[in-house]
Amino acid sequence: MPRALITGITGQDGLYLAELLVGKGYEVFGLVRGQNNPKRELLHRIIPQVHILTGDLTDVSSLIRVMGIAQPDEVYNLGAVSLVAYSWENAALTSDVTALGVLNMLEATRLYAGRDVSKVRFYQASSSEMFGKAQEVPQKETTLPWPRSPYGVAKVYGHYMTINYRESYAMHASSGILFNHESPRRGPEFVTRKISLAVARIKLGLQRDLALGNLEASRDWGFAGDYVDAMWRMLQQPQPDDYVIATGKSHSVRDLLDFAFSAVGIDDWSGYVKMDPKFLRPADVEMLVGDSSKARSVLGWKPQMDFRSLVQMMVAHDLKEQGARL
Ligand code: NAP
Ligand code: G4F
Repeated sequence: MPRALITGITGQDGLYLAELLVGKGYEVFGLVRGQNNPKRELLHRIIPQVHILTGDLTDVSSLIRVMGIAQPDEVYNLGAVSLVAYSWENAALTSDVTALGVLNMLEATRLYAGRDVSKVRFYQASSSEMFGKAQEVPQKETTLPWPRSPYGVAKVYGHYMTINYRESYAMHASSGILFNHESPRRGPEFVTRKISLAVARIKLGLQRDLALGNLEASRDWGFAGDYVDAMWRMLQQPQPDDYVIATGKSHSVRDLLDFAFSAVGIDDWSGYVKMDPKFLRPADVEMLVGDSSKARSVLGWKPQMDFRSLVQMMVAHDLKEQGARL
């Protein structure tokens, strides 16, 4: 039975990945932080097979201990402060967790592997946010990073540190440069879920309007369930490498609003949406679109769900969940 350790297991991707690996027969260990984290119970309820271990990405001693207990064949480092807007307000914390946390995980993994570096494979959750003010369209593995947020800067550090461990210690360390991916498990502070929840609540008469920031921003949005499959495929390769994971299509926040409101039969949403400057960022990423041809040819990966179906699925989920509360 292969063994996997997942950091960030209580997050959107962590849950989908844990389900995928349990389904493949893995023994799964998940790092959960904090003394009294309510997500611990939620995780246990959703996937009872997971072994929950306490630790924090900022505490390397906890990671070394967890590594010794889990004895993983594969390590998936998904833990991060992941909300871009929040990263300006807490730039040092973001750097500690999202940048230095990667170094801590790499070092704990290297120490655990000892002389036999081939005994463990490492996945780093890199991000299209690294491309920021994009230097070419579409973005691919070789595109120059130009991060526009403390989060993006932290991800660039983690990305290159992963490459450095691969080159310095011959570790099987791969990095997935994932473009935005969403699901009904997405945190309500991200724009897709914020919109799907609000649209459901407006339809049910629970909310009157929705305040947003930049409606012109455009993202390459895919389904999280498809993207965790790409993570697993990367670690099954004989050689470690970096891969862009994306759909190749970009949509604006306006398109997202069109699809979400039309899913509940509202064609003109202008009366429901207002602009609030508090949701504008000091520097936004205007447009991202990825070229995942390397992942498609080497990993045999391709996205299974298009953007409109994804938005419809999220709205349908929120209608059901919010409706059940009535
Ligand atoms: P998410 O839902 O925000 O989950 C983040 C996870 O990190 C949570 O489990 C959180 O734990 C954990 N975490 C935060 N601080 C920690 C700390 N100090 N020590 C240990 N764990 C900590 O993020 P996601 O959407 O699943 O994304 C997974 C990873 O992929 C992240 O690294 C993210 O930056 C990256 N990424 C995401 C996307 C995307 O579109 N979703 C795209 C590219 C890259 P709590 O539950 O306790 O808060
Ligand atoms: O949903 P978002 O917060 O996602 P963002 O900033 O693209 O980051 C997500 O994707 C990254 C991959 O590129 C991940 F690495 C990262 O961890 C995270 O998962 O915002 C998307 C766009 C932005 O341009 C933002 O300005 O939507 C715009 N937006 C407009 N109004 C809003 C809002 N975003 C949020 N969160 N809330 C708003 O009210």
